[in-house]
Amino acid sequence: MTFYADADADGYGTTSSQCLCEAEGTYTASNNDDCNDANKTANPAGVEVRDTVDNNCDDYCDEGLLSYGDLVITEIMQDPKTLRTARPSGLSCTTRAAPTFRCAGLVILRWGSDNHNVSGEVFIAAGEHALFLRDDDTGKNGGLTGGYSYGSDVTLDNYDDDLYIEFDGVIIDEMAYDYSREDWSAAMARASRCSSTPTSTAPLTTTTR
Ligand SMILES: [Ca+2]
Ligand SMILES: [Ca+2]
Ligand SMILES: [Ca+2]
Ligand SMILES: [Ca+2]
Repeated sequence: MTFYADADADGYGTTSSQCLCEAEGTYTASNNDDCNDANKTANPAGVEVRDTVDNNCDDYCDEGLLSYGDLVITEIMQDPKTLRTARPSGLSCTTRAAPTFRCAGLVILRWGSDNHNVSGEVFIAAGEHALFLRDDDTGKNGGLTGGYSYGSDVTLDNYDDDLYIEFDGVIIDEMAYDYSREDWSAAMARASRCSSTPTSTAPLTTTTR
């Protein structure tokens, strides 16, 4: 009989198996359906809670539990004239309160056109910022490092545009900007949910696991 390894003893095993007459050691499960064998509360029968973990093994984390404002766009690099790239080069996001925001599955989108599904394991703890860059080449992004690159999937306009971030079909934040001022503060002024204090000189950090 095939037994599957179940290290967290939640009754759901991994793909590691042995053919045994009876359960032995960690080889106790009759299935290989566990998506996280290091977490007893994460399995196909689990209940999703806001903890950055996929608790019910559907490949989504914290689905249905995120709402508008859980992640906030704080900056956008609008029309970077000193850079070789002719397009806005990045944006910064932050959370305002615990728990940590897990960005895998987050969609960065230009309304009605471009979009990018964040696939990396980017975590943003309360009060931290994450930097999302169009280009991770420091020669093209103003020397910024440590950010997540969304590449050419999203090409914002230098003059004006509408930027959204969405998770599980729910808009988390949005920002509209125009050319009324020739720096990112124009975007700050028009953002629906920005902090009142510009953060362009603050250290931007991205926490990845
Ligand atoms: Ca298990
Ligand atoms: Ca488990
Ligand atoms: Ca889930
Ligand atoms: Ca969760």
